[in-house]
Amino acid sequence: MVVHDAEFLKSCASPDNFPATGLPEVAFVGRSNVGKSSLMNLLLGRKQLVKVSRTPGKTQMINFFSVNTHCYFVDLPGYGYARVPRSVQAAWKGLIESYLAGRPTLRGAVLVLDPRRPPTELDCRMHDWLKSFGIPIIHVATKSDQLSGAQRSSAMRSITATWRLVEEDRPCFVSAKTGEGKRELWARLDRLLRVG
Ligand SMILES: Nc1nc2c(ncn2[C@@H]2O[C@H](COP(=O)(O)OP(=O)(O)OP(=O)(O)O)[C@@H](O)[C@H]2O)c(=O)[nH]1
Ligand SMILES: [Mg+2]
Repeated sequence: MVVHDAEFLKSCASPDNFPATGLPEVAFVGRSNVGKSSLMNLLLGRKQLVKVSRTPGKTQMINFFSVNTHCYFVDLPGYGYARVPRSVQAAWKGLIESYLAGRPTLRGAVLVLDPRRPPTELDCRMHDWLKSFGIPIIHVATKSDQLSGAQRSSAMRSITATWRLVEEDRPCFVSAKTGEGKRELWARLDRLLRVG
């Protein structure tokens, strides 16, 4: 997709506020600070549409962005930030669960992974969660500009083995800094947004 228009629609802290758009959407999920928001900015060709921060755990709400008035990108709050209080973690779980369970227009999720370490237990839980809702997953290994060749091969092996991914579902290596992987990821997103 060539993005000619991308706009912030709204931030939601509770399911009653989720917009009734009727258009297909893709959610971006992953550990806190892994690079979800930066990845979305890369795909949308905008520097600061989605807020990027050095402090993990900044995005606590679900943020909706319209793309070409044709589909929506949804930025979900990151998981696994240790300093978030239990009450906030519980609210996070409730909010995400209502979203994943009650969104018929959700065509798939981009699971953003840190390729410098093997998938964490929380990544695996998120993966199982998405699967249990029948949501197709695109695996993205982000910050690829920071990887050596050996680290890249090792990340490819560990992500592929963790979820026994078949050839066409192998992780897409992307860098928000250099733009690597942007075309490949868009090609996968286009396929996801078209089906159904
Ligand atoms: N080198 C490099 N740094 C990146 C890349 N993507 C993100 N970052 C940096 O990683 C940090 C976190 O990026 P965000 O995009 O805010 O991460 P997030 O997953 O949205 O974080 P939360 O909203 O807190 O869950 C920022 O300092 C970014 O500049 C990348 O591809 N390469
Ligand atoms: Mg973010």
